[in-house]
Amino acid sequence: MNTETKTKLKAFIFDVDGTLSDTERDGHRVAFNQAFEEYGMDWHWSVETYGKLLEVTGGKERMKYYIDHFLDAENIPEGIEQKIPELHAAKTRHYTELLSTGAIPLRPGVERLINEARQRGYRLAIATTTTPENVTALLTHTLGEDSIAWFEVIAAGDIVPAKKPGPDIYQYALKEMALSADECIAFEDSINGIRSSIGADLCTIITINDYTKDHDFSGACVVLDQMGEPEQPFTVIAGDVDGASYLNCDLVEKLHQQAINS
Ligand code: XBP
Ligand code: MG
Repeated sequence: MNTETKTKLKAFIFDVDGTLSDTERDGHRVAFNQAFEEYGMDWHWSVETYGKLLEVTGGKERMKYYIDHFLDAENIPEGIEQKIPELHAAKTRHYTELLSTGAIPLRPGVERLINEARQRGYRLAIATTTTPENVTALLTHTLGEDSIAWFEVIAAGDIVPAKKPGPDIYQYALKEMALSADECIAFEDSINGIRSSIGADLCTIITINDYTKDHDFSGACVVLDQMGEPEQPFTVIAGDVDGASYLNCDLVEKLHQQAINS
């Protein structure tokens, strides 16, 4: 007797930073440094330091974490905590300007998978920690002006008080779409991301990047180095892809079904 249940996959929910695009090292980090410079501060976040700061999601939260954990008491500028929202607004301005130059492309396979998902009638959503303007800028400058409307829900930034690794942002997206977790699949790249998506009971596909390659992704339905393209195969780090060499909707459906029945 076949005891497998079939729950139909209805929606794809994407993280943004690190998943759709490699935005952290050459995007967010650069924009933070530009904001510090604009405000005449001597802070400069190197690639390595920024890797440590990524432990905390959210740009305002990251600055607070830097003050609390990376600076000696005598080096903390007076009144700096009150200045964080203003500094962060400057950072967002620099970041969106950087994106408008087309400097940060989508990762391999992302555009193809999104287009295929749309053709097949899947519903799309975003669940991210970053500021909403940043999502709009990334989508507009990579997929075009119209692409914002492809995503039924853009759950971003301070829309929920507890950012990732809390499950709140995914739960918010599910609620807005009126879907249950087993009708959706999440795409993530980091430990904070997967804690958030798994916390919301979502089957999660991981594509790693340089900052996240050593993270613990137990519980993921598959861990890949990238989504891949027909002529640019992915490398499977963990999980069973049934002989596939790039991520397409057929494989997403299979992984979802496997996860539902495990
Ligand atoms: C993204 C983040 C964000 C960005 C900066 O994490 O942690 O904080 O680095 O964005 P995730 P803001 O990919 O898990 O959503 O400065 O706009 O907060
Ligand atoms: Mg991410």
